[in-house]
Amino acid sequence: MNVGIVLYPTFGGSGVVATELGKALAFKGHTVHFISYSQPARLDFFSENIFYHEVSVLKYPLFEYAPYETALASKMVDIVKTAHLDLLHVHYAIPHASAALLAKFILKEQGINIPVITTLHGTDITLVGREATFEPVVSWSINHSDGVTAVSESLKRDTHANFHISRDIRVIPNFIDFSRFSKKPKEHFKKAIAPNGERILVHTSNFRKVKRVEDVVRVFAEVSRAMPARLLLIGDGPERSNIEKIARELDICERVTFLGKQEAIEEILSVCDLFLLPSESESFGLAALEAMACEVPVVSSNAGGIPEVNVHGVTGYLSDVGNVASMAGHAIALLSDEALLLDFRKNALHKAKEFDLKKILQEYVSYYEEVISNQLGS
Ligand code: GMT
Repeated sequence: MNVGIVLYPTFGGSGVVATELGKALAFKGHTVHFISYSQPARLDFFSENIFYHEVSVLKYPLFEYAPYETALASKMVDIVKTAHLDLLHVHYAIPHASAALLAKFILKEQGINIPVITTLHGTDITLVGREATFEPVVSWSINHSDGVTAVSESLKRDTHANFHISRDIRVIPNFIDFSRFSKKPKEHFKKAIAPNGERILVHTSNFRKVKRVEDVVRVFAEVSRAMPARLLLIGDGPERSNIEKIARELDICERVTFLGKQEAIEEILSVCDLFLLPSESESFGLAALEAMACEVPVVSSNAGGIPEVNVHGVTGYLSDVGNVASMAGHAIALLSDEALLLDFRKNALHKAKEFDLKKILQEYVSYYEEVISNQLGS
């Protein structure tokens, strides 16, 4: 198959999933054309099956807001024609889905039928997409795509609840590549971070408000009152300075390390004992899955799709959003019981295997084939 993947190029979850999916498709022999406004963060190698097409927007004094959607649609028209694509797969509804549908209609007038699949990732439905400014276009784009997938059952339910949807949505969950994410022998690293055998807690995110990183720090403060512990914070974003301030107020700075954005997250996760994910809203929780693949249990909120990944009392614990006392209680109970922690580590890995890339990739390929054959029959 010859697939065009439209994505955000940054470290955000949807861009990571789209890039990893494209890489896996290319590895299986498919040809993949990535389309975005800059080189995707995880696309830093050569492959004969992978192409990257940059969308550049003309700067003109009249444009207070650069017309990215128009430039993107024009780029898609060009790539579908010149690279003879079989399918456009766009990740994150805004504005990728409506831009793809514009390209589709332009191409139809030229006698080319290009199927469009839209994958909904989370904030395009639960936060941004619900805004009155976007809602009519998001609803229309979902209804008119040839195929629509959501990364969790919870996101599918939210989409039906918040938009006027008259079509079926296929749930294809996010995935994990075990060739990269698995527990690595990094004992020397563990010794350096926790020389006296302290428990290591970890959180990774883009430090946006929706992640409630403040709760991470507050849970950790409780844990470190109960036992020797260290907290690793991976990532960066708008809440970073606020979190540093709270850590100072709680007098835990000495035990908290801000690692910033990291490439080899799997190496850091491999030395950790517990992952914290107290998000306000989370369609899936890819960060939790990455931790679980490295045998790290999760204490999290029960928001959105998190319970589909983190199973209460099996792979970790779930609490209501904002219930710091409950999360801290769960964390302390688990970290104080070596045998229970070992069980949860094994369970976390076992559950993560449900989301093995090899299995989920096949679900995407089958869906692509289904949508293409429906299009041919129409
Ligand atoms: O908020 C983020 O983490 C980024 C955001 C995105 O779309 O780039 O992530 C969403 O998509 C991820 C990949 O499908 C999911 O794992 C995240 O749960 C989801 N984030 C939210 O729903 C807040």
